[in-house]
Amino acid sequence: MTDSRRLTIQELNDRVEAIFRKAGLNAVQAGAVARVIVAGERDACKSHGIYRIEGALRTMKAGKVRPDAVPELLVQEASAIVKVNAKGGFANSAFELGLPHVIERARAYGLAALVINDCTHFSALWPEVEALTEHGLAGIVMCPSYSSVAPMGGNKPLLGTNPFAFGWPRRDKPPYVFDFATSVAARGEIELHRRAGKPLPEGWAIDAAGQPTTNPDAALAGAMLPFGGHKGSAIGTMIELLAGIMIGDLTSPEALEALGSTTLVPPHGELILAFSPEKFAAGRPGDPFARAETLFEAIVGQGARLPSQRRFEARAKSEAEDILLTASEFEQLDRLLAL
Ligand code: NDP
Ligand code: PYC
Repeated sequence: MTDSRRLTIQELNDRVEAIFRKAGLNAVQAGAVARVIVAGERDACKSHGIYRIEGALRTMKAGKVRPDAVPELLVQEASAIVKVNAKGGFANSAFELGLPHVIERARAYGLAALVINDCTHFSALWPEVEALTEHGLAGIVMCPSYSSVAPMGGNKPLLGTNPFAFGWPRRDKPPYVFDFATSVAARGEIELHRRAGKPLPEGWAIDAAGQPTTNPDAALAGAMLPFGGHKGSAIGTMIELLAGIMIGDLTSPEALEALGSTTLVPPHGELILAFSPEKFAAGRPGDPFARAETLFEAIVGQGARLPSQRRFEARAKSEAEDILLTASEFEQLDRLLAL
């Protein structure tokens, strides 16, 4: 057993990218996939950090994602909708391809959408809303997943853990960003509890018989619960409608059917909405960014913290002190590199 060790962000990025290149993923996808996984590790978002590598590799090995896919951009003149077809590859390089175009359209029209179709998706969404806020835009990102969440009042997996993220740009400060599963927790959290031999908090899941459980194995065999009861259930359903059916892509039940397993990464689409606060607020009193600061100050003034603050602190620590990996995480990377 080697000791825990620190790697610079760049060193970790190089390693993760090399693992995917060695496994046969083309350069455009491997670069984008490595960036999002390393961002997760850097920001202490373990449920979507290096732990995700094995699932992505399994999905490649099962032939459920196209390692040679090159995303294709479809932009129509005078439309606020930018489409990228991921051609069966991972979503991340499709997002990178569409990003400058959705930014340009949101600036021109005030709002624009980036639709990603035919992708395989495993990542956190905050890197994508942050990419919009870096350009002074507010953003909403959402996607289905595969059936693993029972609707409120139901007892079997139907909805996905359907992540939902929002970002608001702030001058000279990190953006306001939240990003969460519409289940009580991301499915990755259940898997991390299982690996650590830890029980789940009450209220996260039901077993295959529909009874509440704190056992991660029973939860994985049963269903997760939506956050906030009927509210999370409805928001999860909205995501199926907007980021599945409306964009002509798979819903979570359809993704599970296509995949045939919950151990692989699901195929579906993704919807990214970008807004220009200046354009929306034009002609109205007050600067929207200054007014937002007043709101944030009032929140923090009550002793509350803003979402993503923990993440930004973790990022600053990783940038200053590099990323600390446990001995077993290090061995996992070495093992995957040697495959
Ligand atoms: P969490 O419950 O860990 O966190 C959700 C958000 O709430 C974060 O922005 C977090 O900020 C913020 N937050 C947490 N505690 C507080 C607090 N006390 N006060 C203010 N804000 C707070 O997220 P989930 O487990 O639900 O999701 C984790 C990740 O999983 C997400 O990034 C999501 O995109 C991803 N995911 C991806 C899926 C996919 O299909 N691709 C499916 C489901 C989830 P902070 O980080 O600073 O704590
Ligand atoms: O953590 O729920 C999750 C998840 C599903 C797909 C990617 N992440």
